[in-house]
Amino acid sequence: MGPALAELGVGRSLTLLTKLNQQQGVDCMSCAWPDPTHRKAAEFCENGAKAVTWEATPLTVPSSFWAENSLTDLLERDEYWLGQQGRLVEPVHKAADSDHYRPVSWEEAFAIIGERLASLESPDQAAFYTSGRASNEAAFLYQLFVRAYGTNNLPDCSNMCHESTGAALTETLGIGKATVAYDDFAQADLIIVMGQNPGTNHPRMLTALEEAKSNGASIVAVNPLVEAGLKRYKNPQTVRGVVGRGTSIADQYLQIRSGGDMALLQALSRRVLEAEAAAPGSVLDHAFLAEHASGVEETLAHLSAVDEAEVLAATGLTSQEIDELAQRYLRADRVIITWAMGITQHRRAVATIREIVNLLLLRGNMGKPGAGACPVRGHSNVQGDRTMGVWEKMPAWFLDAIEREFGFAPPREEGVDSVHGVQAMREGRIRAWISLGGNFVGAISDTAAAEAAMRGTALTVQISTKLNRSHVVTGREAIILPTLGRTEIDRQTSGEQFVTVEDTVCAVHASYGAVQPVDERLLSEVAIVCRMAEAVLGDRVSIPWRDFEGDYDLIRDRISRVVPGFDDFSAKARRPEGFVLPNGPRDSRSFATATGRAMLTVNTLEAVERPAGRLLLQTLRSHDQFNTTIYGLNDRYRGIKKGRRVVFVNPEDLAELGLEDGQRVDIVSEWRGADHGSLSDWRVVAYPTARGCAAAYFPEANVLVPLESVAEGSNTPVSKAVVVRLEPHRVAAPETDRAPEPEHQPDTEPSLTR
Ligand SMILES: Nc1nc2c(c(=O)[nH]1)N[C@H]1C(S)=C(S)[C@@H](COP(=O)(O)OP(=O)(O)OC[C@H]3O[C@@H](n4cnc5c(=O)[nH]c(N)nc54)[C@H](O)[C@@H]3O)O[C@H]1N2
Ligand SMILES: Nc1nc2c(c(=O)[nH]1)N[C@H]1C(S)=C(S)[C@@H](COP(=O)(O)OP(=O)(O)OC[C@H]3O[C@@H](n4cnc5c(=O)[nH]c(N)nc54)[C@H](O)[C@@H]3O)O[C@H]1N2
Ligand code: SF4
Ligand SMILES: [Mo]
Repeated sequence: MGPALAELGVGRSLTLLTKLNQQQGVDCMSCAWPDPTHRKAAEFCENGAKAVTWEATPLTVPSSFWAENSLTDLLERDEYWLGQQGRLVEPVHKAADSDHYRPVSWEEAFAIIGERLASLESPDQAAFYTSGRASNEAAFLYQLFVRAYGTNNLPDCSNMCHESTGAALTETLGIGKATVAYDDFAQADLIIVMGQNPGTNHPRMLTALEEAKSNGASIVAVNPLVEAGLKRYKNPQTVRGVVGRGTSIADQYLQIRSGGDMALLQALSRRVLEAEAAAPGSVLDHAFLAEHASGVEETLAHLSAVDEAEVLAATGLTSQEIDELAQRYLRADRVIITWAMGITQHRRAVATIREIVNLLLLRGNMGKPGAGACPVRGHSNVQGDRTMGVWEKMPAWFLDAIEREFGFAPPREEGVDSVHGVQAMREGRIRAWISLGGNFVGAISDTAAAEAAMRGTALTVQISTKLNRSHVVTGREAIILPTLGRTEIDRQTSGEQFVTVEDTVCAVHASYGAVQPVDERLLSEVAIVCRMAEAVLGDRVSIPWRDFEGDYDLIRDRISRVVPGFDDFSAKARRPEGFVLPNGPRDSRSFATATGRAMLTVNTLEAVERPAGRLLLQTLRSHDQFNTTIYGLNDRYRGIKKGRRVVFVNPEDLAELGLEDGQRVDIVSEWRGADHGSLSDWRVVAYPTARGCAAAYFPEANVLVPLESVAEGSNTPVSKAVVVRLEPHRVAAPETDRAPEPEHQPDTEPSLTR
C-alpha cells in the first residue's frame, strides 16, 4: 500500500483498496485473473495496487502544459515520464501545421472528428483500435458505431496477445476461451503452467496454485527463464507467507528452449500413446474420444511417429525430464494446462496450442471438474471486448444480429488487424487512426515502422487516461480525448452507472466507480463513444446514442438481444457474484467446430532456427510495468534495480560469445538475412535462461521485432523469438553522457539452467 498512500493520500487509498475486487466494488483494471468465489478483505495484489494508484492519482496535466511542451520536446521523453505527468483532463487538438496541442471544448473536438471522418473517400480509410481495458458497454457501442460508420477495421491489443489462442481453440474446440472455471483449479491433480510468468503478470493466480497444491495437485512450470514467482511464493495473506519461506510452487521446472513447446507437447502425447500400447484400453479416454472427438486416427498415427532426437534438439530438455512430466500426466485424472505470451507470440503458436488441445483430449481432460485448457488473458477486459464484437472478422451470425437489432447493414468484408493496420497506414490506405485506450505505437512490433506509418496519416485520435508515446507520435492532425477511469464514479442523467467486464474464465461482473472523478470535465468512455458516433454519423442511422449515454442499462438490454449468454443482462450483472457465460466444452462437452466434435489435429514440427553466434531474444515484462506503462525501474524478482536497459543471457552463451556479465553491448536484430533494428548500450546480465535464449524488456525492445515476423494463422507479432547478435558497445560519447547503469543483484533462488 506504500505507493498508494504516498500518491493518493489516506482517504482515496482506503476507499479504493478496500473496494478493489470486492462485490459492488471496483474491478481491478490490471490483469484478467478472476476473483475467487470467497473473497478476503484484501483481495488484490501488489501489481493491482500499482495499477489503481497509477490511474487514481490526483495529479492532473495542467492547461499550461500544452503551450509549455511542444511535440518535438515530448518526443524526447520516455514512457515513464509521460505517465508521471498525471491524468489528462481536457480535450486537446493539434492542428495540421502546429507543433503543439491546444485545449479545445468537447464540442469542437467531436466536430473536427465528425468532419474529418465524413470527408474520407471510404470508411475503410479509418481504423478503430481498442485496448483491453474498455468495459463491455463501451466496447459494444464502439464496435456498433464503427460498423454503422461502415468498416470492420477494428484492430485490438488481442491481435498482439492471445489471437493465436483464439484461432487454435475456436478451430479445435469451437470456442476461443478457457474451458475451466475458477473452482477447477482447486480440483486439479496436475497444473502445467506454460510460457507464463504469473508471479508478476497474474499475481493472484499464485494463490490459486498454492491452494491447488495444498489439495494435492502437482504443478509444473515450462519456461526458458527461471521465474522466481513460480519457484517460491510467499502468500502475503498468510502468516507463513509473511514470516516463513513461503511455498515452493513448481514441483518440476522444465527450462525449455524458446519455441520448443510444440515439440515437448508432441513428445508427451507420444509417451501417452506408448503407455496405451503397453496397457491397451487403460490410458486413453476411449469413451470420450469415441463420443466427442474427430481426427483421432490421423493424429494418433502422426503423434506416435514423433522423432525423439528432433524433440530433444528443439526443447533442449533431456528424455528423462520429459518422461517425468509424462508420468505426472499419466498419473493425473484431472489436468489443467495454462498459458500466456511465451506460447502465443511465436511463429508456430497456433499449432502449439493445437498440440495443447491434443494432449488434453487424449485423456479426456475437457469438460470435467479440475480439467481443461486455460489461456490466461492479459488486460482486465480484453476477453469481454471480443465477446462484444471488437474484432476485425466477427462471424456472420453476429453481424446478422446487429442488423436485426439496429436496422442497418454492417459491412461484411474482413477489416485490418494490428499488423495489417500498420501496413495499410504505411501504404496510405488508412488515413485516420482512432484508439479507444492503449498505446498502439508503443505496443506494436517494429517501433520505427509503426511510428513512420502513424506519422503518415491525416488524423489520429486517442481516448486515454494518461499520456503515452501514441499521443506524441501523431498524424498530421491529432486529438486527445481524456476519459474517466474505472476507479471513478460515473454519473449520468439516470444516476450513478456501473460497467461490466469478463475475466479469463468467462465470469462477467460489475465494476462500480469508488472515488470522485479527478476532474469534473471528464467524460466516461461510453459518453465519448456516443458523442463521437453522433458527430460522425448524424442521423444516418437511428441509434439512440443519447439514451445509451444516460443509462447504461439500455446498452445492456441491447447486448442481451445481440450476444448469446447475456439474457437478462442488467439484472444478472447486479448479482453480487455476477454470472458465468455458457461454454460448450466446459458445460456439456459440446463443440461447435466444423466437425461438431473436439478436433484432434496433425501439426508438423518445425524447429525455431538460430544461426551460429546468434541468440533468440524474447521481449517480456518486468515486475514494475503494465505493458507500455512503466511504474518504476526495478524488476524485483529478477534482481534488477534502477534500470531497464538490460539483456539477460545464459552464462555459457556469454562465455561462448566472448562477453561478460555487466558488459555494455549493442543488440542488433536480423531478419531475412539483413540487419533490422538495434539498441545501443544495453547491460548484459548473466542469468539462468535456457541456452541460446536471451531476454529484454518490452516495449524498449520492440524496435528489434520485424513487422513482417508474425505467427502463422493469427498474424501476431513474434515477440518471443527475435534473432539477435550482441556486439560489444564502443563508447563514442564521453562517460558522463551514458545512461545510468542498471544494477543486478544475483538472487540465490533462480538457479536451474545447465
Ligand atoms: N503487472 C503486470 N501484469 C500484467 C501485464 C503487465 O505488463 N504487468 N500485462 C498483461 C498482459 S496484456 C498480458 S498479455 C499478460 C502477459 O503475461 P505473461 O505471458 O506472463 O507475460 P510476459 O512477460 O510476456 O512473459 C512471458 C513468459 O513466457 C516465457 N517464455 C518466453 N518464451 C517462451 C517459450 O518459447 N516457451 C515457454 N514455455 N515460455 C516462454 C517467459 O520467460 C516469461 O516467463 O499479463 C497481463 N498482466
Ligand atoms: N515486444 C512486445 N510487444 C508487445 C508484447 C510483448 O510481450 N512484447 N505484448 C503485447 C500485448 S500482450 C499487448 S496486450 C499489447 C498492449 O497494447 P496496448 O493495450 O495498446 O497498450 P497498454 O500499454 O496496455 O496501454 C496503456 C495506455 O492505455 C491508456 N489507458 C489506461 N487505462 C485506460 C482506461 O481506463 N481507458 C482508456 N481509454 N485508456 C486507458 C493509458 O493512456 C495508457 O498509457 O502490447 C503487445 N506488444
Ligand atoms: S491478480 Fe490481476 S486482477 Fe487480481 S489484483 Fe492482481 S493485478 Fe489485479
Ligand atoms: Mo496482452
